[in-house]
Amino acid sequence: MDRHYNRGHFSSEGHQNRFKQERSSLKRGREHDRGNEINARRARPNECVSSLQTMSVLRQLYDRDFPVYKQPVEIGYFSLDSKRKFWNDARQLRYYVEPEKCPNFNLRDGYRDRFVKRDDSIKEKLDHILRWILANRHKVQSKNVTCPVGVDFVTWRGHLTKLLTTPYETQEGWLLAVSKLAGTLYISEVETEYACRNRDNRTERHEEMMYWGYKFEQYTCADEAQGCPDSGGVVNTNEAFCTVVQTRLAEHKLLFSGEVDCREADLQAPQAPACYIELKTSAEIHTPKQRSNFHRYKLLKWWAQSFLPGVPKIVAGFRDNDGQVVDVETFKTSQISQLIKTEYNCWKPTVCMNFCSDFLSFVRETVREDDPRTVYLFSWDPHKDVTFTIHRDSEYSFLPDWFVKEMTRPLCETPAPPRTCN
Ligand code: 0WD
Ligand code: CA
Repeated sequence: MDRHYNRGHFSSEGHQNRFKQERSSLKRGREHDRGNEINARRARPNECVSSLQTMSVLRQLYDRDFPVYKQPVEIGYFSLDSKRKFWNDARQLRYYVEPEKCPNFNLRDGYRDRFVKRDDSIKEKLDHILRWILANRHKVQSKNVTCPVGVDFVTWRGHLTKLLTTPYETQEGWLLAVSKLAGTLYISEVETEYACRNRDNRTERHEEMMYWGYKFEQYTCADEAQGCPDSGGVVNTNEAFCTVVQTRLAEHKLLFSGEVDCREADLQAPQAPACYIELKTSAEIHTPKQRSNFHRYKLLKWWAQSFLPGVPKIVAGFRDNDGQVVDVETFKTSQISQLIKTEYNCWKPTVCMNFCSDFLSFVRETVREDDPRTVYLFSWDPHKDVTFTIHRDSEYSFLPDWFVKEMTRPLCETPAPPRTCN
C-alpha cells in the first residue's frame, strides 16, 4: 500500500475499479458536455470509492519534515516583447538600480498616457513554455524514449505558487487542467468563474493600482547593466523576461518557468537564479494589525513565489494611498520564515511544500491516460477537498497540435535537418 494512504491525506478506501463513472455537466454551467466527462464525486456513507477521489487540504496533515527540494537550476530563459512575441533569448532582462530609502516615486505617473496593458482576456496557457521546450529540446531531452522531456511536470511557477499557498487560502479557489503527453504531466490553469467575474468587475481604482507595481519596476530597472531607469518611458505589460528552471520536489522532477523582474547590475554577481531580484509594492504599514496581516498573507505569497525558482531577494516599495513610495525594504527570501515566527499560529513553509508534493503525487496517481486530448481538471474551493473531473476533446484541452506533433515524432527524426530512419 502506498504510504500516502496510511497518512490519510487522500480519502482512503476501496480500489481504482470502484470509480463510479457517470455523465455530468459541470457545476460551473459551461456548455461543453459531449458525453465524455467523468465526475469524481465524494463518497456516500458506506460506499467504497476510489482511494484517490479527493484530497484533503487540512494543514495538520502536511506539518511534517520539510521535503527534499533541490536547488533550482536555470536551464534557460526566454523573452516576450512589447507585442508579446516569443524570443529564445534574454533581450527583456533588466538590471536593478537601487533607489533611495524614501524615493518618493509617484506610481500614478503615466497611467493615463504612457501605459500599454497586456490583454489579459487572452489565455496563453503553457504556449510560451512549450515553445521554449521545442526550441531547446537538446537541453531537456532524456534518453528514455517513453519520456522524451526528462521531467515529471511542466508548468508555470505561478501555478505552483497557488499550490504552495492553498493550505492557508480562504478566499480564492483554483482550477488546474492536467494532461499527460509522452510520460510528462503538463499543468495549466483554467480561470475560475470567481476570478473571471473579478476581472470583469474591477473598479477604476483597482485597475490603476495594478499599474503601480509595473511603474515601480520602471523606476528601479535599467535596460543595460550600467544604465539608468527611464521613468519617462512607456510601461508595457506585454514585455517579460522568464527564467526556465529545473528542480525536484520529493520524487517529482519539475520544469517550470517564471517571470523575473530584474537581476543584480553587478555582472560579478552569482549566476542565475541567485542574481535575480523580485520587485513588489505594498501599502505602507501603520498599525500592528496591518503588520500582522502583511506577515500572514502577503509574505506567504512573496515567499512561495520567490522560493520556488530560487530567487534570493525581494525589494519592496511601500506606498501610501496616493501611490507615493515612502519606504523601500529588502527581504531575503531565506529569512522570511524567521521573520513571521513572531505571529501566533502563522503559516509554515513545510506545510506549503508537503501539500504541493502530495498534490503532485495525487495527480500522478490520478492521471493515467497518456493522451493530450484528455484533461483531468483538478478543482479546489476554500474549506473544501480537492476533487477532479475528466474531459475528452473538450474546451479544456490545452496542448496545441504543433507541440503534440513534435513531441510524438520518433526520436530518430528529431535532429534538424530531418534524417531518414533505418
Ligand atoms: O494567462 C494566465 N492565466 C497566466 C499567465 C497565469 C500566470 C501567468 N501568466 C503569464 C504572465 O503574464 C507572465 O508572462 O505567465 C508569465 C509569468 O508567469 P509566472 O511567473 O508563473 O506568474 P506569477 O508568479 O503569478 O507572476 C509573476 C509576475 C507578476 O509579478 P507580481 O510581482 O505581480 O507577482 O508576472 C506578471 C506579474 O508582473 N503576471 C501577469 N502579468 C499580466 N497578466 C499576470 C497576468 N495575468 N500574471 C502574472
Ligand atoms: Ca514583481
